[in-house]
Amino acid sequence: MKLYYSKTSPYSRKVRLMIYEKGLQQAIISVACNPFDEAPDLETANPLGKVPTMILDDGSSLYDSPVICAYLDTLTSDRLIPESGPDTNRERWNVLRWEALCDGVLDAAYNIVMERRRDTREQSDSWIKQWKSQVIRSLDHMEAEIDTLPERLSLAQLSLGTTLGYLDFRLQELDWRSQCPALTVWYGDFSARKAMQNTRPE
Ligand SMILES: N[C@@H](CCC(=O)N[C@@H](CS)C(=O)NCC(=O)O)C(=O)O
Repeated sequence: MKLYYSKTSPYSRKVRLMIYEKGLQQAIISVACNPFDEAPDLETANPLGKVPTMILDDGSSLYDSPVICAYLDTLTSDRLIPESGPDTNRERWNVLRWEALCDGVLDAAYNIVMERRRDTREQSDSWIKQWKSQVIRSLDHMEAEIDTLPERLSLAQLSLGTTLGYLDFRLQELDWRSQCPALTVWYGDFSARKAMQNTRPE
């Protein structure tokens, strides 16, 4: 299998965390690329031209990050997304909802970063305000709901670690720690994991 990724892409980081935590490094060739450069191989595999994109051994491809994570999770028995079933459904939807919320924060944060790269005269203050509000509201929600993170490691924690790491990397001025003391403590522990250290954006 082959993974197209970028070191600075948070969605790629979520997938790479999954790969590390499940011990799948040997099964996957990781190819770093910049989706904003000419990337014909990436575009052939994914018409959206986005990372992460994964090519399976039969030549078919998978995107985007939730789909790739769901696929990778089926490859080993230590599930990071609880399987469907009467006893596990509640936890499954909880994990997938955490992933969706974290991805939504990433979408808003990523939009702000991209908007700020445009000529200042073209930037929309009202959009930036809207995206910032989404991030701030969601952080409040995550802070209040932190006790709903599963006890065992799951995709929920990988998603949260990815998102807080991205805010540190690209939106330091947001100073999320002053808003979220419980998340600060949680992230202090989680970011020490080997997988987090090995996937730091740079
Ligand atoms: N929803 C997608 C988002 C992927 C995404 O937006 N990736 C960015 C890099 S962080 C990208 O490839 N952007 C290139 C582009 O938009 O052309 C996922 O979860 O994988």
